[in-house]
Amino acid sequence: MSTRRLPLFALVFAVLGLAACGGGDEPAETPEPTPAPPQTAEPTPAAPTAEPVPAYDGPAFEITMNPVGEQMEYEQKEFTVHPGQTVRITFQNTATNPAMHHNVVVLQAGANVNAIGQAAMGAAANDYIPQAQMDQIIAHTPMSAPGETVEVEFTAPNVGDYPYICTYPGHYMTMQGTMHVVAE
Ligand SMILES: [Cu+2]
Repeated sequence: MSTRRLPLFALVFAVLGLAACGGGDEPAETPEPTPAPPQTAEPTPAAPTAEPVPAYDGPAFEITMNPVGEQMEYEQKEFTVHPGQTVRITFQNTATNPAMHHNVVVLQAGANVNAIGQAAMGAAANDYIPQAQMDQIIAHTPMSAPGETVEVEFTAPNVGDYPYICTYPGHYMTMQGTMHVVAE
């Protein structure tokens, strides 16, 4: 009896083993088949801007930013504004290396920085702004070549921490900062 079951058991085991080997490239974090594409799937932000932004009657906040030398890094890694305040970012690309193109892209709180940074690599035709992720982008400057100055103006959203990144290919990993929005 057991001598007849053993081969069958072994066969099932072998098939399972083969199946496991077949998907060896991917980590086994998705046991169920998930046909939905991972990056263009509908984003599910925690509704950070659901509440209306209150009016702000103070002066605009202005900041001039620049890269650290020839590095993929902002000199200004954070700044603080108030909800409803006008924010004007001037980015001076003080780099001289012709490869050091930069921009400043302000993202929603909790935005998927990696997904946006990676999607941007395929968005050369759109100045490295990924259209599929526009709902996670609050504002952005144009891309700047070394020696150029670019700027953007927008209204600060509600209280929260909002990342900003450079979307030139590969830069987002180190070229990041945080816009803090705090109550008055
Ligand atoms: Cu950059």
